[in-house]
Amino acid sequence: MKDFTTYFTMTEQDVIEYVQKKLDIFEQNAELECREIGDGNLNYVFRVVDQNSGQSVIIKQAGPVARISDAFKVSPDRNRIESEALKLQGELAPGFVPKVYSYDPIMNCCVMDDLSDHEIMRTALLKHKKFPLFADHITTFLVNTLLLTSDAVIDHKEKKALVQKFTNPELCEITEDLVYTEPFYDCEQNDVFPETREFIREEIWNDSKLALETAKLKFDFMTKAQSLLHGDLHTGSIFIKEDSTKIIDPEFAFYGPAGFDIGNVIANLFFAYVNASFTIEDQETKEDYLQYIQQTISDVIELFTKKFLHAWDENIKERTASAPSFKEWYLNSILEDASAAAGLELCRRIIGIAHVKDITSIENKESRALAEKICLTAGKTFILERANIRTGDDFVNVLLQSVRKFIEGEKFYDSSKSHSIRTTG
Ligand code: SR1
Ligand code: MG
Repeated sequence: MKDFTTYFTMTEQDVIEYVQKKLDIFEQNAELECREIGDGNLNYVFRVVDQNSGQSVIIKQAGPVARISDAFKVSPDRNRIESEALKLQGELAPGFVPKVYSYDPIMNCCVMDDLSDHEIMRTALLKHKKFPLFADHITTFLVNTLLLTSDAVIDHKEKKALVQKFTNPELCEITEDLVYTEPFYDCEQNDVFPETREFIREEIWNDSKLALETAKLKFDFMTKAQSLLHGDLHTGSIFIKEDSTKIIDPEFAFYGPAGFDIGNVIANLFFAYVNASFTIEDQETKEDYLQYIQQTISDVIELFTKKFLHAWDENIKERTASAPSFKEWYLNSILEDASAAAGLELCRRIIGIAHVKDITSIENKESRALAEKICLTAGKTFILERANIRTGDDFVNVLLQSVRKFIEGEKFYDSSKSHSIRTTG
């Protein structure tokens, strides 16, 4: 039997032995079964179930390279970052993250709640499911984790200790490359859909203003240690069911611009919207679903704003932060960064190496190319116009205007009009 005193990447059988030898979670007579269920880009996720009692846990192990490609050599220390971030987020936003039972710095794995009664949000949205509590849940998580880890609230030495603890150079480098750099030039590692390439060249790679603005944003990302971010808050990092939302996978956590997490949530709702525009056939069902996603985007911004302002009044400790209008200035800068981050995510998931199923699953080539152009147009607007995008309506308008540029009429629903607009082409 292995003794797990030296790191190696585990198989399903190894994980059963690991549980028997290292953990005190299951009964002595447990009949353990293990299956690797991970489908992310980086790690191995094992579900271990006791066939006698039905009790189960998740064991997540970080390998020495990313699953998506051996080219990404990433320190397994990301598993420590993830475990520590989940613990802190669990304290700041109780009920919104899985409970972590243990972290093993040798095997680079952690043991946590099995959330199999939830569903990955991206998958659920692609089945056109609705989650009316999502905007409320995610904004509580965002406000609590972002504001309560900032200099406005916590002691500055404590904050700097957290910055140290969550210094995450390798995962940050992935984001710096994949989100802020590669999508904005003709990089070999990009994975461009041939039907969209010409549009990308003209609208993205040949736009010097966009190059300047994305450069500024990259430097903000690298230097603005404002809040402890989740760092990769897309709909594949969210487990959901009707009455519960759990945010998982914070291995990219580090101190960065607070708007980054908000923008990622918005962009990924946008992907679900675009997918629904092209895949739901029944017009009434489509209008209803698009209206739901639009409303959710708007609610995320509006609820974030409302809860942030309230939490600010309740929690700030930093003396200078109570200067008149400082709170509004601070919130505005977060919303501006959220707009930028939404734009970056919309561009990088189309152009870069890591795509989203919302778009790649659109089978018809022409529709996929249109879907991609809509995302890129919105992405560019969110980046270039970020100084003017503040309200829920502003975010939704970018979406509607980008859709309107490429499709009109019965293919989509424009709730800013009182009825579905008709095609002209
Ligand atoms: C090499 S990792 C590629 C992407 O997967 C993660 O989920 C992050 O989004 C990262 O950018
Ligand atoms: Mg992930």
